[in-house]
Amino acid sequence: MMEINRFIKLLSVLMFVLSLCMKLNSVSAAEVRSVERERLSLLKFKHDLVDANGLLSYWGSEEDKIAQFNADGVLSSWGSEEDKKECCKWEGVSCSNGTGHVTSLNLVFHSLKAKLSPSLVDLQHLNYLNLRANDFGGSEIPRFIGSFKNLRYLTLMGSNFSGEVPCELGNLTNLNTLDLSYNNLRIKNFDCLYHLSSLSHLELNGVNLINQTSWLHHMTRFPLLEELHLIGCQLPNPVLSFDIFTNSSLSKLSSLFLPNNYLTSSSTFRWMFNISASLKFIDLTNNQLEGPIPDSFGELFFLEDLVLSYNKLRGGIPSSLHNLHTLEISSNELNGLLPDNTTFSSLSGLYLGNNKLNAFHTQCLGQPLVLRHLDLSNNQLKRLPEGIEKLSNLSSLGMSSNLLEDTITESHLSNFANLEDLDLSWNSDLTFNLSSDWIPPFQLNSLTLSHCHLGPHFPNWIQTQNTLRWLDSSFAGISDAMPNGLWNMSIDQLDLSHNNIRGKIPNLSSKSTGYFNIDLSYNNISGPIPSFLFHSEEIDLSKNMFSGSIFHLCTIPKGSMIYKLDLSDNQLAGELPNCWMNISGLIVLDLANNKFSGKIPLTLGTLDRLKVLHLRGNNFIGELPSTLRNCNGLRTLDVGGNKLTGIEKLPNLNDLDMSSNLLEDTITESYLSNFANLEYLDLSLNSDLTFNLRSDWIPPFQLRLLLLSNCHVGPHFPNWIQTQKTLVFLYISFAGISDAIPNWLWNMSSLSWLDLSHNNITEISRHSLDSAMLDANK
Ligand SMILES: *[C@@H]1O[C@H](CO)[C@@H](O)[C@H](O)[C@H]1NC(C)=O
Ligand SMILES: *[C@@H]1O[C@H](CO)[C@@H](O)[C@H](O)[C@H]1NC(C)=O
Ligand SMILES: *[C@@H]1O[C@H](CO)[C@@H](O)[C@H](O)[C@H]1NC(C)=O
Ligand SMILES: *[C@@H]1O[C@H](CO)[C@@H](O)[C@H](O)[C@H]1NC(C)=O
Ligand SMILES: *[C@@H]1O[C@H](CO)[C@@H](O)[C@H](O)[C@H]1NC(C)=O
Ligand SMILES: *[C@@H]1O[C@H](CO)[C@@H](O)[C@H](O)[C@H]1NC(C)=O
Ligand SMILES: *[C@@H]1O[C@H](CO)[C@@H](O)[C@H](O)[C@H]1NC(C)=O
Ligand SMILES: *[C@@H]1O[C@H](CO)[C@@H](O)[C@H](O)[C@H]1NC(C)=O
Ligand SMILES: *[C@@H]1O[C@H](CO)[C@@H](O)[C@H](O)[C@H]1NC(C)=O
Ligand SMILES: *[C@@H]1O[C@H](CO)[C@@H](O)[C@H](O)[C@H]1NC(C)=O
Ligand SMILES: *[C@@H]1O[C@H](CO)[C@@H](O)[C@H](O)[C@H]1NC(C)=O
Ligand SMILES: CC(=O)N[C@H]1CO[C@H](CO)[C@@H](O)[C@@H]1O
Repeated sequence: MMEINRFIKLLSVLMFVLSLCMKLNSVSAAEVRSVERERLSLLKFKHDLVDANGLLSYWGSEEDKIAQFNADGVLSSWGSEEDKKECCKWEGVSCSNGTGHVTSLNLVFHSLKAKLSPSLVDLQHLNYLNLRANDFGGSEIPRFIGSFKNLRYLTLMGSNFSGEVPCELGNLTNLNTLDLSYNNLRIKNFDCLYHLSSLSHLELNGVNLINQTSWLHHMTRFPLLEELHLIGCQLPNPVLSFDIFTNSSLSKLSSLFLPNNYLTSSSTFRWMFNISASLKFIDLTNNQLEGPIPDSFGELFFLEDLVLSYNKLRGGIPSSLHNLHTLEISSNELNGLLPDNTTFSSLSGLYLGNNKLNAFHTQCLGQPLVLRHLDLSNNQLKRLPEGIEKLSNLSSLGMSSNLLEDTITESHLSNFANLEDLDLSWNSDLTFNLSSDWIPPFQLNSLTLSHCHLGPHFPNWIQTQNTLRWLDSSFAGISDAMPNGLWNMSIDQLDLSHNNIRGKIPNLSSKSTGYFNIDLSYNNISGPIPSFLFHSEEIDLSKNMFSGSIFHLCTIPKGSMIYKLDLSDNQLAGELPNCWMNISGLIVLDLANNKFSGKIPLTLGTLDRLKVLHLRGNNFIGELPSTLRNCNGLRTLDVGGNKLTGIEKLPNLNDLDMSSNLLEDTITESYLSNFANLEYLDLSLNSDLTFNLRSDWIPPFQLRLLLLSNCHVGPHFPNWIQTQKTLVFLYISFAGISDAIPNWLWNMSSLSWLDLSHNNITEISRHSLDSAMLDANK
C-alpha cells in the first residue's frame, strides 16, 4: 500500500514537472531552475510570517508545518502540494507570461506579521511589490531591498517599519512609484535617493521632516516627479536656494499634496509659482497660510483644483483663479466676494464653508452652469445668493449655520433638477412657503432643514423623494400629523425630534427594515410602537405619547443591532418582555417614566455591553434581578420611583439611584464595600431602609453625591462620611439622627449642598458653630 502511494506521488510529481516543461518549452533549464528558486523563496518568506488573518494557509506543504498552522487562511493557495505547485497562481503572485518569473507580489491589507525574509532576493524579476497595511513589527527596511533592480512600484505604506530608510533603496533606478507613508521611518540622507531618476510618484506622508529645511531642494532631484504627497510631515518652510528655481527640474510636477504642515504664506507663495508650470492640483489644507490669496496662482496655467482649507486666509478670491474646476477654501477668514468682473466658467465645486462671508452673488459663475457643489455653510449670510436659482446643475448645496432671513419658495428650487444634497439647517429666520402639492424636480439623497421654519404643516413634498436616505427636520416648528407615506420611504437616518408632530405610526407588518438612526423625541406621537421601528440601531422615541406594551420587541430577529433604545417619558404599559438576549448589542436602555409594571426581567442580565439602564418612574415590583451582576459594563443604574423591595451588589456601578422605592434591607459594610467605583448614591425615600455601618468603616469609594433622606440612618451621625473628600451633595433629612453634628463636617471643603433638616440634632459643638458662622459670613 505504502509503495503504491509513493509511486502515485512520484508519478504525479513527474507529470507536474513534465507539464511545466511543456508549458515553458522555449525556456532553458537554467530559467526553470531560477523559477523554482523563486517559488522556494516565496515559501521561505511565508515560513517567516506570522499570519494574523490565517491568510497564508494555502502557501505551504506537508514538509512545511506552517500549512496546518494556517489552515483556513486567505493565502491558502500558496503551497507545495501537487495542486499548488504553480506559484504564479498563488494569491497575490503574478508572473511574466513568457518566462514564468515572478514579477509582482501584492499582499496589501493582510495584517501579516513578519520580517522581510532575505530569501526574497531571489525574486530578481519583481517589478511590483505592494506590502501596504501589514505589520513588520517595527523592523528596519532591509538593505537587500536595493537588489530588486527591476522594481518599478514599491509600497510599504502603513506596514510598521521603523528606523533609517537605507541608502540601498536609492539603487532602484527603475522605480516609478515609491510610497513609504505612515511608518516610523527617518530619512537622514536624502542624497542616497537621488539615483531614483525614474521616480514619478512619491509619497512620504507622516514621515517626520521637521528638520529637513532642504526638502524642496531634494525633490528637485527627481526630474520626472509628477505626484508628490508630503501629508503631515511637519514640513518647515524650505530654504530657497537659487537652483531650486533656475533648473526647472520639477517641470513635470502636476499634483502637490502638502496638507497638515507648517508652511506659511510668505515662504510658500514665493516658491509655489516657480517650481513647476505644470501644476494641476495643489492641496495646502491645514498649514499656516495667512493674509490675502495671491493673484500669482493665475500663473499656474494648468491649475484645476486648489485646496486651501484650514488656514487663516483673508479677503476675497482673486480673479486670476477663474480657470479652476474646484476651489476649496473652507475654514479660513475670507470676507470678500468673488470678483464680479470675472467669469468662473469652469468651476464645478466651490467650497467656502466656515469663513466670514456676509454676502455672495452668483453672476460671476457664468454660463454654462457647470457648478455642481456649492458650500457656503457657517458664514454670516443674511440673504440667499442672488441668482442662486439659476445654478440649475447643482448637485449639493450647503448653506447651514448662516443668518438667512429669506422665504424659500418653489421658484428658488424648481430649476434644481440634479440636486441630491440640500442643507439649509441652523438658519432660525429662514422660512419655507411651498405649496402642499408641490412636486420638486429633484430626487434628494439627503435633506437637512433642522432649526428652520419649516412648519407648521408637514412638508408633504418630502414624500416624493424616493431616494432620500437622510432626513433631518428637527426643531423645525412642524405642528401637524405625520403622513403615512413617510414610513414607506427608503430613509435610513430620520430625525424629526423637537417638533409638535401628532398622529400614529402605521403598523407596516410587511416592512422589515428600520433605520440606522431614528429620533422622534419631543413630539406628540401616540399609539403603539410598530415592530419595524425596532429593526433600527439607534432609537429615540422619548417624550411622546406612545402607549401599549413593548412585548413585540421579542419578534425582532436574534442578533438585532439596536444599541440605543430610549422610550422614556411615554405612556407605555404592561410587563417588560423577557427576550433581551435577542438584543445583545444594547448599550443604553431608557424606559423611565412610563407605566411599566411587574418584575424586572432576568434576561436583562444577558446584556453584557449595557452601560446605562434607566427604569425610574414606573411600577416595577420585587427585587433587582441577580443576573444584573453579569452586566460588567453597567455604570448607571436608575430604578428610582418604583415599588422595588430588594437591593443587589453591582460592583462596577458609578451611579446608583434606588430612591423612592419600598426597600426593606439593612445596609451594612459588606453590601456597600462592593461598589469600588461609586460616585453617586441615592437611596433616599425608602422609609424601611436601615443603615447599620460601623463608625470607623472606610468605604472603597469617594462619593460626589449622597442622598439618604427619609431612611433610618441615625441615631448616630454616619461618621464614615468624613472619608468622602469629594462630596458635593449631602442630604440626610428625616433620618433619625440625634448625635451632635461632628466638627469634621465643617472641614469638608467641596461640600456645597447640605440638608440635615428634620432630624433630632440638639447640639452643635462650640467649634462647629464658629465655623458655621464663619461660613455664613463669607
Ligand atoms: C498574460 O496572460 C494573461 C492571461 O492569459 C493575460 O490576461 C495578460 O494580459 C497577459 N499579460 C501580458 C503582459 O501579456
Ligand atoms: C509595530 O511593532 C511593534 C513591535 O512589534 C508593536 O509593539 C506595535 O504594536 C506595532 N504597531 C502597529 C501599529 O502594529
Ligand atoms: C547599492 O547602494 C549602496 C549604497 O548606496 C552601494 O554601496 C552599493 O554599491 C549599491 N549596490 C549595487 C548593487 O548597486
Ligand atoms: C530635529 O532637531 C532637533 C534639534 O536638533 C532634535 O532634537 C530632534 O530630535 C530632531 N527631530 C527629528 C525628527 O529629527
Ligand atoms: C542646477 O544647475 C546648475 C548649473 O547647471 C548646477 O550646478 C546645479 O547642480 C543644478 N541644481 C540642481 C538642483 O539640479
Ligand atoms: C477685475 O477687477 C480687478 C480689480 O478691480 C482687477 O485686478 C482684475 O484684473 C479684473 N479682472 C478682469 C478679468 O477684468
Ligand atoms: C451638469 O453636470 C453634469 C455632471 O457633472 C455634467 O455632465 C454636465 O455637463 C453639466 N451641465 C452643464 C450645462 O455643464
Ligand atoms: C406663501 O405663498 C403664497 C403664494 O405662493 C402667498 O399667497 C402666501 O401669502 C405666502 N405665505 C407666506 C406666509 O408668506
Ligand atoms: C407602502 O408600500 C406598500 C407596498 O409598496 C403599499 O402596499 C402600502 O400601501 C404603502 N403604505 C403607505 C402607508 O404608503
Ligand atoms: C402589527 O401587525 C401585526 C400583523 O398584522 C400584528 O401581529 C401586531 O400585533 C401588530 N403590532 C402592533 C404593535 O399593533
Ligand atoms: C429626640 O431627642 C430627645 C432628647 O435627646 C429624646 O427625648 C427624643 O425622644 C428624641 N426624639 C426622637 C424622635 O428620636
Ligand atoms: C526666484 C523667482 O523666480 N521668483 C519668482 C517666483 O514667482 C513670483 C510670482 O510669479 C515672481 O514674482 C518671482 O520673481
